[in-house]
Amino acid sequence: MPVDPAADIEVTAYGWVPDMARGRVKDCRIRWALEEIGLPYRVRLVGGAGGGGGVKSPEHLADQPFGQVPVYKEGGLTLFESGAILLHIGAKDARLLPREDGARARAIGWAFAALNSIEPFAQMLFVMGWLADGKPWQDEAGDLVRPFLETRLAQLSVALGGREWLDGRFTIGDLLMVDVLRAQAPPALVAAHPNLADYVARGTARPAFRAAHAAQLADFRDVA
Ligand SMILES: N[C@@H](CCC(=O)N[C@@H](CS)C(=O)NCC(=O)O)C(=O)O
Repeated sequence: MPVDPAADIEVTAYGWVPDMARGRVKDCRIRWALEEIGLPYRVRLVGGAGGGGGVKSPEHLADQPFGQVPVYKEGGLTLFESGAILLHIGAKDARLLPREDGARARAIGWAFAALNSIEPFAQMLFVMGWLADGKPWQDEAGDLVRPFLETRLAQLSVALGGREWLDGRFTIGDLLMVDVLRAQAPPALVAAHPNLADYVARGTARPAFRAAHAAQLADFRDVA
């Protein structure tokens, strides 16, 4: 079981987030990668999540300039940004990042696509659904952003086609893409493309994802 208080690798996570964010916080993608290759990690819980970002401790800001999670520590290395952390973990094991130059470059390309071409719109909609909840302009705001995500998802669906994974075999590109789709994109928009819905189901059925997700949920406390 990769969660091990004595492990060399440390992953920073929140001890509390609002209910709607539980299971969706981005340390899950790091835990997932570590679970895939059986690398043990310990968890350091920090506060400061929630509406407006909360109060960040100087220690946490020294590790992560934006006061976010995840932070990854290993030996003398402190790393932030989930994409950079996944590239670092991927370099350890070909099950996450192929060794062959072309396949490796394409996997990195899909990782950037998840973070740069899909996540911004999915996250904007997700955060708006939360922050704009109950505001008279909530629907109009959603209507402005949703078509951008719909277009990207339609294009992604074509790119995936009938394949199991984006470039033939599972990589950090798939790990990130599935995580963005399952945690941030409105389920109905994903469900509009059966191959994307199946792709997300395949990714989240992986034992490593299930273990990572369960471990994140288990770390939440009842109060901030
Ligand atoms: N680009 C960063 C984003 C990290 C991020 O959005 N973290 C969220 C939790 S999922 C967070 O800490 N939010 C609180 C805040 O921004 O103050 C990454 O991929 O690591």
